[in-house]
Amino acid sequence: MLKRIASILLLSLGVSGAYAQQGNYSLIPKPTSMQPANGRFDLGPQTVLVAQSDAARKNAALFNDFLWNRYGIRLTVAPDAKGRAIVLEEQNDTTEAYSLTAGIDKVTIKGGNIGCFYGLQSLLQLINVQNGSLGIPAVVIADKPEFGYRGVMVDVSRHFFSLDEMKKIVDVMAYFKFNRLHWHLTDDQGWRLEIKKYPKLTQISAWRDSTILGQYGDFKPFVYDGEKHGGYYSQEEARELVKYAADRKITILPEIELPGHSTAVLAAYPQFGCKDTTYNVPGYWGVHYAILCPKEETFKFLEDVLTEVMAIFPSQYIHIGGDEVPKEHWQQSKFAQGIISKQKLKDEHELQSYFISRIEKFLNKNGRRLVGWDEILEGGLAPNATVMSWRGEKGGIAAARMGHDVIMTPNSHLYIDHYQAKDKTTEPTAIGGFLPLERVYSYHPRPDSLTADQQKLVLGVQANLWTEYIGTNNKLEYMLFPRILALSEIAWTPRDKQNYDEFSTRRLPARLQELEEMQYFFRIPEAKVA
Ligand code: TNX
Repeated sequence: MLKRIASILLLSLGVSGAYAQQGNYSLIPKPTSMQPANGRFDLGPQTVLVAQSDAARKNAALFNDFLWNRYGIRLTVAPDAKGRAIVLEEQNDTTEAYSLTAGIDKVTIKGGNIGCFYGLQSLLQLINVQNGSLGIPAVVIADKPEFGYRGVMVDVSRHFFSLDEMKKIVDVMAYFKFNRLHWHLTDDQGWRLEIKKYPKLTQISAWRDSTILGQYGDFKPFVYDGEKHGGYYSQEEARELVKYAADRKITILPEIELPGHSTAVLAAYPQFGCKDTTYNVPGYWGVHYAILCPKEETFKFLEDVLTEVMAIFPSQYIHIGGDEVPKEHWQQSKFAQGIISKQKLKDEHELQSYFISRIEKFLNKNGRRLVGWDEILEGGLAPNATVMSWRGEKGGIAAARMGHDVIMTPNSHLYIDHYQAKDKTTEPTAIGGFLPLERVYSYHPRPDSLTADQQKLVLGVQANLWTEYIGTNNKLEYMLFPRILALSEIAWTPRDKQNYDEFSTRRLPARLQELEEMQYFFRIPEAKVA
């Protein structure tokens, strides 16, 4: 079956098997500068990998794990070498830059610890097989990323994904030089993180009942599977993923949604809502009316939760959601109206801002920074907040003009829950929209309408994978690949070095063949019609 996919892939791209097999210089993301040279460094179990510090040895061990899984060999790691060797020259440098020089007798990778890690990922991508033997084509690379924030968001609330699957995603993210995994851990349809002080979050909020439909508003169920779906990560498991990702130079940003997308919380703790009612974890999607009420006990709950979250996740950023808050709910609540007048606020928008600003103060006091979806601009942006611009670039542009940091994640270009073909009947069900590979690749994260200084506030880019219609690992991977390979290039490679035709016809085939061999599921892109 896998073989069959490979040949379809190669045929559809019009590429000969030999070319894809060689995979010469087919790096994704494309390095800032790369000069191919003549000759080849032979790679085998006798090759020595020189690493002198503990940190360098950790990078070397991960490199060896990859080699072992993919090619069945491991190199000898040693503090020095007499003969042919790959030498890691780790320098005192905290940036992500590296250089890689491969000649016939020696490969040298120079950079800080993170840079050397990326140099090793490039080296893995350079490996080719000729007449059954492994080698690295001679080359000189000098490389550094265009953006400091290169992220992928995975929604594990709408459907739960195992820790193993998350690790598999982290592996491939690191391989394509991503450095942020935004973990969407809570939403209306499920709470996915153990919180010791509030055990009902995992006893009740983590399990949705698909038979509960349309109870809180005028919604049509998007999916009805008639089953109780759910799951959660223990704190120990979450810590395990944090470490696994950190070893691969990826920071995990946890997201705890507030004050909207909170039905699952209210199903367990209805006292944090504004209505005297009960709630159920719903099995249908959309914007839900059940939102958190700005009561002191709600803030106490959120601070308790965030305290446990901060103890698990060392990330500077904590994501607090903030999107799609149906404020009619507060309009109808005497309690919320009371807070509006007591705090001398103008309306519900300002109440949302008050809510978010209080949370921001708490996070800042604890040495963390708040990031939220662009709706947090409504009613006034919290003083130090960073904005994730999802409803196009508008919110990001407005925030940058106000001097705030921004992460671009526009639904026009980076919503990889959208369809990959124009003819939707040829594709598995998605939420809507049409987002082909080329459109992802065409995105430039620095809007022309910003000044050069404002453009510097754009920290980077992220693709979002919402999982309303994604219930299996295969489908999760199918939606990620190959689109996040295009994302990796717009996040890493300078704009003047980007070229879609060259990316998709010259380099992508080798990487897709490799993804297949590493047992990832992906969509085969259409052949380019000349
Ligand atoms: C909007 S993007 C949402 C999500 C949905 C997504 C579906 C954002 C901040 N909120 O709750 O899953 O659309 O594309």
